[in-house]
Amino acid sequence: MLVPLLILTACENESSGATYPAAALYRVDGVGLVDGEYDPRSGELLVDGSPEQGHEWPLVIEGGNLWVGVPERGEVWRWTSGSGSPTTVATGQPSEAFGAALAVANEEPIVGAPAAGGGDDAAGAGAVLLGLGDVRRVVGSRPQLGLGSVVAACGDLDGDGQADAAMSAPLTGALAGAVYTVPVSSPSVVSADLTPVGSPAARSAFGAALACSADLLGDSAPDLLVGARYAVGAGGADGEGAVTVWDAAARAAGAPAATLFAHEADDDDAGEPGAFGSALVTCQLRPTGRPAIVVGAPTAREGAGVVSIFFPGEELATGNLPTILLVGEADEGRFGAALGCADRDGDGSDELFVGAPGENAPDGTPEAGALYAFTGLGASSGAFGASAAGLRFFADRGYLRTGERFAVGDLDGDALAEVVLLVRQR
Ligand SMILES: [Ca+2]
Ligand SMILES: [Ca+2]
Ligand SMILES: [Ca+2]
Repeated sequence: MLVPLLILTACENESSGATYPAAALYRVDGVGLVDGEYDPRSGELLVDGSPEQGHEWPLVIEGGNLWVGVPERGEVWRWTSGSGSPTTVATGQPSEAFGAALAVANEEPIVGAPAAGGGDDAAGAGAVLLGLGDVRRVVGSRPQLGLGSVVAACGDLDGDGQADAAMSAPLTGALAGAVYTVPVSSPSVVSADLTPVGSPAARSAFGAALACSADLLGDSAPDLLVGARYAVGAGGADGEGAVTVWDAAARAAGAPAATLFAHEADDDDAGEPGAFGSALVTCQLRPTGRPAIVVGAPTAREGAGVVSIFFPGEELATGNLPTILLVGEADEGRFGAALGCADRDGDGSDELFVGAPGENAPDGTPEAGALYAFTGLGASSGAFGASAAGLRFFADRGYLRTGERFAVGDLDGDALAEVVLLVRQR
């Protein structure tokens, strides 16, 4: 296949000063969901990034398009299946880290710019851009809030007929973090004029991850999930992390409808806390019923990482235990640092994709990174510690951390999800 060969040739010219890609996006399909290991560069090359475009690209598949944040350039790209090059659809400043976080609602982007200045030159207040043509901004009202570090596209959270966006400002209040929701059609506003979700404790990193889900609580409205990776965990375990679930009533009351914890407190005092809630996604792992809540704890078990899967069933309540626990296989592999799900094979249930960017390649190449795909998890009820069949994508060079950035969703309109994987080239 020509594509990988071209890249390897370009890299050999690195020392001569010739241009070479910093990162590339590969569409990985034609790969069955069977056990195996694959070179990510055996996929179809979609986009090749130049060095000034960097390699910290958040990826979203929505509306049959691939959306790419390029914070090193202060740009957002949209790439349509079958077209040659991506189109730049939104532009900010690299100094704002414009594009460091990205979500898409109804084919309009929600773009985080966490280093943007706010009102009165509030450095690092952060901002979120809403929309394409009629662009509006949600701006941090004080310095060093980092508003827009994480963004999410939600359905209509509050029943007013308008889709909503969620966004976090993780540096608020002694690293307590803050999460806000606004209609995606909101006029420009400063964060001080918004009502935050709940009142997180100091140093909990509330909003480290956000997800919006179809109804989990039985009121027929979508719900907001917030990861707080350093929050107090089960049994008061300090810094273990927690995930809170918020419907409209909970947001109005200022207290979550439910709080989920890792299965067990990390009882190894020498170990680093698991950072449960660093990554968060809801998935239709079973063909019917409420979606599952999938939570990554990438530093659990001495950095091997753990992914917890909760099936809400009839009642979602504080202290519910995960039904399935997937445990990373590699020391310091950071399994669960990134999560995604979509129906890859058309059987009506989502497949779960788990990034392990710290994992070494089978030949020992350090931090090559891996992406795992799991299918049939909905049938593995009660299987603590089960490891479902999976495939792994490995790069053959060190420190590329493949699996840290990927997207899953239908790119080409056949109702089957594709995987788009960012592969760093240096
Ligand atoms: Ca709404
Ligand atoms: Ca499936
Ligand atoms: Ca497809």
